[in-house]
Amino acid sequence: MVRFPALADPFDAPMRVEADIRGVQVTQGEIPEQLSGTYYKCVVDRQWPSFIENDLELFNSDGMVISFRFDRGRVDFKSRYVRTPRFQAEEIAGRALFGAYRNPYTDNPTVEGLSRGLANTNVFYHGGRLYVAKEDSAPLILDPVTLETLGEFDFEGSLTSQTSTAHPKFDPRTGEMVFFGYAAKGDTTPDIVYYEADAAGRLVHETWFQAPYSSMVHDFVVTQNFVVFPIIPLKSDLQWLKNGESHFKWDPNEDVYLGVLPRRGSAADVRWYKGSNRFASHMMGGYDDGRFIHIDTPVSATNYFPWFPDLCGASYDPERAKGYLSRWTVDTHDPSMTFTQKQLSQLPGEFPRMDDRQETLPYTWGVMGLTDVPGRTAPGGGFRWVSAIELDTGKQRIYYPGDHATVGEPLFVPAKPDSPPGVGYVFVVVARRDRMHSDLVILDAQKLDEPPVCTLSLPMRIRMGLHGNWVSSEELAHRTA
Ligand code: V55
Ligand code: FE
Repeated sequence: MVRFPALADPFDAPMRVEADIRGVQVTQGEIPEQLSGTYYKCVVDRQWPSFIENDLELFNSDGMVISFRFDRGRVDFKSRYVRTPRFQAEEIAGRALFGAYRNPYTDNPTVEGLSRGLANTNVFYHGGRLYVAKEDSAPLILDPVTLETLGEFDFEGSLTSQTSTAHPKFDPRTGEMVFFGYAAKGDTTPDIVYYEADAAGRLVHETWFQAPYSSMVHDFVVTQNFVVFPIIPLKSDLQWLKNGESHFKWDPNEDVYLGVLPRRGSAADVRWYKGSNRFASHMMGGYDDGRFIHIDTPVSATNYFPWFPDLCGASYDPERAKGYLSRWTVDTHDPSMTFTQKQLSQLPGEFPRMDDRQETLPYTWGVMGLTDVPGRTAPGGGFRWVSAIELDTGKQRIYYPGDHATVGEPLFVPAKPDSPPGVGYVFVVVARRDRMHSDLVILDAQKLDEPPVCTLSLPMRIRMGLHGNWVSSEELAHRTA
């Protein structure tokens, strides 16, 4: 029998719908005619009720990819589950077989040895392939038009890691994809492997090294000359999994390390720059001038995720968990082996993005979701605003979608593939929680505080989700068969 637990907000209930909408309704403004390409985004949507009490909804649900295809002023919507090996096994069984978040010891014994990957975190395009990934396993590839799952992808036999990040970086000068796996030799191992793939998606570089301790390495930074691995003390330990405890626990007494190596460097080149205890997850961007490396990321005083416990028993502190966009600077010539931190924003938030065409390069514009704006109240919790920031002046412009609405990760979309940096739009999926449906809102990236360029209104909810990307029709024309 299929029965899901009741939720505080019915908006967050599983949908379990795969949809096709031809010509999404426009309820405000006009779709920019010249926009030609597809916005892909990952959402989570549990297919079968969990047998784990208080299961992690956002982190441990099946991945679904949604897409908005833009062509000459028309937008078509499509959503499909990712047919992971896990999804397929549970589909045959008609019930959940996999247990707690990243804990194989809680699984039904019939699925032992099967990939636990959920493909629920990010969808991105490189070398003619559309990838969908979660950091616990190899990525899968999808047909970019039908969203049909083509299968797990091991880089034609070259992927030596058991895992692969959901946050690869793309070097716009060379077309390379730079990525990594952590817990690369299996759950809770301290092993990290750093890869570079050429513009066609062939692995051309591989470096193995060990982190100072085992932890969640959710995102990283790639610049023209360096690769930086932030090691944050959201720790993991195999014994916790065997005990049926949380995969990750926060250590309030552990330091942060930034592992720096030159692009295509070897394990002997890794340098660890140390800082005091703090939390960060997503990197907005980073660049270097040959000596100094600048990294922008929301930083909080302590663990951001309420569902991962504190190793010392402290209860979750929502005030200290708030993240403020900050700049870390590493001086690669400094023998003290530390780094500095400068706060860039007074407004707490997460989901930082930049104009990805500047990834690895100097940049001055970013966008993120906000949970609070001092002096402004908004009913309900969650991400309620979107803010665009000019990093050289600190000036911010804020979009408020209205009451009873929450926003997903904002995404910069260039007006045209060759528009100057920051010239274009911000796409954001808005959950209209009082009306049980979602909108795709298109904002002018330079004028976030002005009325939207366009609102596309879906007749249904879009489940909460993580990351997405824009792929131009020009890039899609070069997809691998
Ligand atoms: C995140 C999301 C995940 C995960 C680990 O920070 C980290 C976001 C959707 O799954 O497994
Ligand atoms: Fe992420």
